[in-house]
Amino acid sequence: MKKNSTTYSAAIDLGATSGRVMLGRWDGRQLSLPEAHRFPNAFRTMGGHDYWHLPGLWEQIVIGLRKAAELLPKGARIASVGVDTWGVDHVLVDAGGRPVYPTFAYRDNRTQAGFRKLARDAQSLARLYALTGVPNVFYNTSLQLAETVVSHPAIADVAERCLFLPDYFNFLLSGRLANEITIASTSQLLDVATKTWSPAALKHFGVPAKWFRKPVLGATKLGPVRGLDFLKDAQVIAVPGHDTACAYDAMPAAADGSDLFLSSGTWSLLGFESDQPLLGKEALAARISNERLGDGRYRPLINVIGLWLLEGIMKDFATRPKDDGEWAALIKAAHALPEPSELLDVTDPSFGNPPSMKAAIDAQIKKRRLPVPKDLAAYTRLICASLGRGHADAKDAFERLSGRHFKRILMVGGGSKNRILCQATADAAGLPLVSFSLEGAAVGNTANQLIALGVVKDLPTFRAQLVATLDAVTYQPARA
Ligand code: LFR
Repeated sequence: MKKNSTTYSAAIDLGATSGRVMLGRWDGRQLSLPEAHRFPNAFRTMGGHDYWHLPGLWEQIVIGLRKAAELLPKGARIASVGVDTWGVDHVLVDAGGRPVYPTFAYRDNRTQAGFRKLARDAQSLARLYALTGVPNVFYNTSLQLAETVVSHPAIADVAERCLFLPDYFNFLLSGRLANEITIASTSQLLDVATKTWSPAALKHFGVPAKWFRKPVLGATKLGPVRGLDFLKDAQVIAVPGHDTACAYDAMPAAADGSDLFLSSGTWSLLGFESDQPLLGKEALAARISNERLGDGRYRPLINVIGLWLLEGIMKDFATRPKDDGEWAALIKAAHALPEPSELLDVTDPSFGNPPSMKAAIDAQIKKRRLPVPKDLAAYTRLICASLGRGHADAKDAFERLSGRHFKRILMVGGGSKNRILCQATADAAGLPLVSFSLEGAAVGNTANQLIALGVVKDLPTFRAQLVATLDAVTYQPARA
């Protein structure tokens, strides 16, 4: 490839509430990333269970790729495609890659019994944490697969492989059945000490070891796209398949490791990059999940419930905002309110997937004999302030357990536009927060494609070049 030529790539970034396909254009120094296609996503509830609609997602991916190709200048071609998605969800397939079991959505309640049973078993909790570095979370792939195997034992014969969602779309694009490491690390089945599966964790959950292959690292070429003639010769690249890993790769972090990362969307994902995992009793109590970077190193992470609280409560209000103007008005009204004197406990498990978020929040407040907020603006203020506290608690736990001192919080994602949330986080953490308007996951996805193609040397080089081109807003803490 010529050094100064422009490289085009397509980043497919699927979120639980929306998906997008972006056309990456890299001229050797700058990245532009026009959006080719955006579409809503939601799990579908059927017979009391929640499922993803895989054919619908694939259809939107193909529409998006076609639109991305249409954005190309005459004579140009797309060199590569890469897929990232939310974590933990997966497709059980036969040897030919055909799905043999429905793909449940991670918020489905089928794991609740297993989750509670494990939560009561301190010995297994500690053992599994030592094995995998991942705490007991209701959506873990481990709990999902354990439930599948117990409910349908014959699945062990019918299914040959377990592909996480990015792995599955990579298969549809390339014909290769491969597992990728970042998405594998969300499962609670990967061995925290190596880069492959934990036989003991698989055994604990009754999951057949044959379902998995040693994961490839992020930024691995899988082969040419097949079946889509407008993408002839494009390479499918297994980028870090977990959207959070991609979002972190996009952060223009200081090279000395002094930045804490916050990817803020439906979930608030706080963490940092590290050569070692954080393990032990205290790390488990702080719910630190030792997920992986594309190169196999660690990304200790605390998952705070995030803007799911706000998204959830909107459904309970007819006055919810319908466009950007109404959103701005809501944030302004919330901003004008006094700081709440009491905050929500955002770790309350009843916020996971309640029928009504307002009822779940009110129940917690009433239990504590406090007055419930009077309108949507007051709930918004309370939620943002409580999330700010949750972010600061996560920062404290990381500092305590790693011995590091963070100097800044770097924030990307939808929440980085919410100034009450940004300020509440800076104030509670006592650190400046730098918010970037950046499609984090899609940028990280593209960066990894460019690295795999050999047109960008490595991630530090990409980050150093990216930072010069970014718009950033810094929120100083009220009290440092
Ligand atoms: C964000 C995310 C989180 C993960 C959650 C469930 O999209 O990937 O990192 O914990 O979804 O998979």
